[in-house]
Amino acid sequence: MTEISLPKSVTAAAGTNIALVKYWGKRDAALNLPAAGSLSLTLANLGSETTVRFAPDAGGGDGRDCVLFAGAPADPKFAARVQRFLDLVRTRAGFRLPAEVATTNTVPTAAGLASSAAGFAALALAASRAAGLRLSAAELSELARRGSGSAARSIFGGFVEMSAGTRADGADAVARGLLDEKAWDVRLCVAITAEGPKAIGSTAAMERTALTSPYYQGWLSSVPADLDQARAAIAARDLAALGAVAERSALRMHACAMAANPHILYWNPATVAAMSSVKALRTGGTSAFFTIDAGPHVKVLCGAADAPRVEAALAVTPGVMRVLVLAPGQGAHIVNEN
Ligand code: 2P0
Repeated sequence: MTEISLPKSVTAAAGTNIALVKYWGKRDAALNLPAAGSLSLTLANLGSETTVRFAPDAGGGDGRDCVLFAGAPADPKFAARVQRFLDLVRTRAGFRLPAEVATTNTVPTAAGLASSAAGFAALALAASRAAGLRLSAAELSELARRGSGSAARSIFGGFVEMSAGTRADGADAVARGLLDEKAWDVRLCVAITAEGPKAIGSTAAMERTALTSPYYQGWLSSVPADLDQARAAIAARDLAALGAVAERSALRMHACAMAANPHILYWNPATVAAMSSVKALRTGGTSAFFTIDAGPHVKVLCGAADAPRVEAALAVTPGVMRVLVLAPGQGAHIVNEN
């Protein structure tokens, strides 16, 4: 048997990301290939940190993986998802050693924004390095995508585009950086409008949408033009153009999901009120634009100088519980390796 020399443990961190052109629908569920491209902004101070160690005695020596979340054993569903992901890494590295995985989220307490994007991006980097692999950014993005489609984007910082790709094996369904986190000083103000888990998870919701929404084909055919316009707006640092695409993409995604059977409605009254506040800000001359993910919170894109005004307007919107102001952040990176 060949002796494998591995790092003792590797810790990696990644920020979550918010899509400005949304991902909603898959072309292959097994490989987790998106049916269309998407485009996002990776955020600072809202992410995940994961430590991974592969060793014969990892996890107590019974040969099974040990998965901790916030210092306690992870719930079995999450642990099983992590284990399946680790199997991909083990297959690639050519060994079957068990792993210890410890994940913490740097999400402000009870923000209601728990995200698989940062988690699987950090895990892809930490686990591949801990397994002795040195993957390129594109390879890491492809690996992260197997954990969660949006995680492929969090490998990169700042503005990021994810390709749907055309290959059956998914090697071209990867993200790439468009503009790093320091290149454009924007903010994302997040209006928290509810506590607790969302009504229906993204994976199940997008599958139901693809199967039952009469608008699904229309949604998919609208994405390429939105990507072209968003890319051009980012290159030109044109916030109003980017914001217009972001609002349109979010509303089309939600319209498509609402038309599923049974319907999928993520909004609450405060979601709609916050959208109105953003429109009122614009009427008053502040350049601010909303987007909404698979949940009731409203995320508002604006310039850094306008963030205090946007934050104040959202904070007094009926039903908004609190507001987070987030800056662009870096992609997945190594925090510690020994
Ligand atoms: C996005 N969302 O583009 C869209 C908009 C939510 C709403 O990516 O099934 O958790 O793991 O690939 O990545 C959430 O989808 O789904 C998502 P899977 P994921 O950000």
